[in-house]
Amino acid sequence: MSVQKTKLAPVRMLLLSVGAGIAAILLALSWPGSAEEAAPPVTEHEFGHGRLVWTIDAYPAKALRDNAFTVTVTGPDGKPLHGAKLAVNLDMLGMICGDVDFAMTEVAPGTYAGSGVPLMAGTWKATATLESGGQTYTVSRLLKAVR
Ligand SMILES: [Cu+2]
Repeated sequence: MSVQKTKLAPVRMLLLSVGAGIAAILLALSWPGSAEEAAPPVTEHEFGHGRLVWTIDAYPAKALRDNAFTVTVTGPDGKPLHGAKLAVNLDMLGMICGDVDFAMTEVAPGTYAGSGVPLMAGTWKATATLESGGQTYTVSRLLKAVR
């Protein structure tokens, strides 16, 4: 009997610490400030073929309204990346309320613009897919939408 107890104890401790870890992650995700801090209006990304700066023009974004996005892309040489094909996907964190997809159009060399409608207030993951020179790259950021 005592042997069984000593065998169980470490397992129980492990479960407790895993549980505490999950609780800490859930708290961090649901903490009001953290999503806001993680989702600023302008984000910068290095990707496999240069650098991308992603601006959400009016921020926080408005749910059920068109929100303008501007993405500027520079290639490995630091110059505007002209002629890329860009599309954006919006996916709400922790919900299955529907993805939103839209294309971006090049409005100036290396500057791409488009707009999308988040379906609900909350935190969304926005993923840009960029095709250039026969390669496809993705960059993701968080987006906060309010009513
Ligand atoms: Cu939702």
